[in-house]
Amino acid sequence: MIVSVCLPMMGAFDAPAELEMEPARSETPPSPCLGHDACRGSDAGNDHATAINLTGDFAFDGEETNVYWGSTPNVTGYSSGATSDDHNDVYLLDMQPGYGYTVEVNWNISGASMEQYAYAVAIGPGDGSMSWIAWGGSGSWGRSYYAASGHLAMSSDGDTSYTDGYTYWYDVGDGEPPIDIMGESVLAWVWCYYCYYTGVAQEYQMNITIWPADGGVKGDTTTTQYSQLLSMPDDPASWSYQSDTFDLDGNTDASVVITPWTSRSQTAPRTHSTWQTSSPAR
Ligand SMILES: [Ca+2]
Ligand SMILES: [Ca+2]
Repeated sequence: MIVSVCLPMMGAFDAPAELEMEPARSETPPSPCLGHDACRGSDAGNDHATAINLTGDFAFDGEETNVYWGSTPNVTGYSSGATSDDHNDVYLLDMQPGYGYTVEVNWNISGASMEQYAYAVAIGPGDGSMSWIAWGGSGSWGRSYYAASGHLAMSSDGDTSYTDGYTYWYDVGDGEPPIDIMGESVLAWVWCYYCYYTGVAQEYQMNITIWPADGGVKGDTTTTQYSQLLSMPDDPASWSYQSDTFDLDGNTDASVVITPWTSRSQTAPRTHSTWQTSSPAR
């Protein structure tokens, strides 16, 4: 069977409606700054319930970065409990639909032993299912750790180019980022690993960036819409030649899709200057 279909590709959609309807909110961390953590003057907790909620710092009117400082001054050793409040600073964001986020953590590098292990950073859901930073089953989407530069990051789109550390992905839906947050709450999770070592930083800088996303991927991707202009089915069967015509408005491209009886899809270039050809899925 041979089917020839001519389809124009319509223009890209504008930004999703939900991005245009959100009210403006207060932005940026509190001023004057009340001190660690995140200028709130209180220690961020060690789970979603005791996290510092940073949502009000973001306007959600496009890509936006807020810069924070935090500290873990009371850690005296790993034995004090890796899941303890002293070791962990957790921050929560109630995301809006159509947004993803990136968390960066930086600390001072002075040459002290083990300082490349000073902190680790993780991201995960803020609904209580994330209980710990470190492994599959902990509810974490992933973490990054170990950076001689003192710079780590995790991004919900799965882009590991932001971090200088090693990145591991854990409880991410089908197992791979990007993570489509869909307006749910999320966590930015900072963990002191070796911050307590002699000479190692016990303060960190945290940058949180929110960015418009589509399907978890950064940026508003476009959706191609098809409208059939012309169909030339295999009717009557066993023909050797068919012809037909269609009109274009001068601003629209048309794709030509040919489906041979072998079921393999092929493209068919044409001479019309404004046509585009595409190959449909097999
Ligand atoms: Ca803290
Ligand atoms: Ca804490």
